[in-house]
Amino acid sequence: MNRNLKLITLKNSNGVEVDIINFGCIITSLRVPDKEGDLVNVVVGLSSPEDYLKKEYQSKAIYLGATIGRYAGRISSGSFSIDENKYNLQNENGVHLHGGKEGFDKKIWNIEDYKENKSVTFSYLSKDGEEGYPGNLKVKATFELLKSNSLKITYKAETDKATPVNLTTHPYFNLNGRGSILKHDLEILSDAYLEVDKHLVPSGKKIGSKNTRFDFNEKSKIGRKDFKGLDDAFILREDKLRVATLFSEESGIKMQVFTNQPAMVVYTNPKFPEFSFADNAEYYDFPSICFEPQNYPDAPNQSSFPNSILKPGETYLNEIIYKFGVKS
Ligand code: FUC
Repeated sequence: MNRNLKLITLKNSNGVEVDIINFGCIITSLRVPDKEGDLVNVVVGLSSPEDYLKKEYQSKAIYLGATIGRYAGRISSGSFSIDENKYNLQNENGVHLHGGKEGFDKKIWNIEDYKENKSVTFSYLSKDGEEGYPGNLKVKATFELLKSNSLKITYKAETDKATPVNLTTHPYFNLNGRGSILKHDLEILSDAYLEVDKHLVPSGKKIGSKNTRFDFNEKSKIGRKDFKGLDDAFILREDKLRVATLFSEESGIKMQVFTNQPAMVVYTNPKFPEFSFADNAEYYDFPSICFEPQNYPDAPNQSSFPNSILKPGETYLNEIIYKFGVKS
């Protein structure tokens, strides 16, 4: 194994096991018991940790299981301003995506703290000017495996100059460990989503989702009639911590998503490139679904969106829980 690359495994007494590497804080596998008690890997991963360092994988920009930053999602016009200062970011056709050319998903993080089988904290110092962002940003990402079969992810950050920050995680879930998610049941507690333009940049408008193809307030099959694929920011209700539930009848595995964030990007990739996946898993059309709790995309340029600027003396905090159980 590449000498800088480290793999951390956390395990609990119910047999749940999660593997995370220090490259991009990528969750490479997450094994949870199904209704028969057999372990199923519910996140899509490559067959070995080194595969994430290869060009074949990185050129596809799919951010498999990775931590995204300094700003997850899209920033319009390839720039933003704080006070009178304009900052230019790496961009393609005016759109800055997922922190730039070499975002947090492609950095080797330090292992700051490790509690055997229970938790690991990674840290990364993003220097002033990295990818165009102002300020030295100290970031910590903690992954904790709880007795309740929950994976809790906590992102914290501090800066020495005002800067936009939006961190999240990008696991691709499939509760059968193979195939497609079209027959999974989905519930998202959200009344509105963000309208986007053809570059997937928000227009600034929030659209009510009642009775539209974005309405998953009542649990339904992902592949229901009006499904066209999702790559959208759902606005979360302020009074709710539990924001989504995913369930597969086939494995009996249920996952609940909790967060303190104002929005969640839900992304169903239509296909995967031809990679070699962990356990030789085979995936079909609509192989997986990502739940990425975060602030609104493009918030640095949209004054009606929640504040995304972290100032010196403040601490950024994003808490995400993926909780697993079975139901027959
Ligand atoms: C999601 C999406 C993007 C992108 C990426 C891999 O966050 O919003 O469109 O394709 O993941």
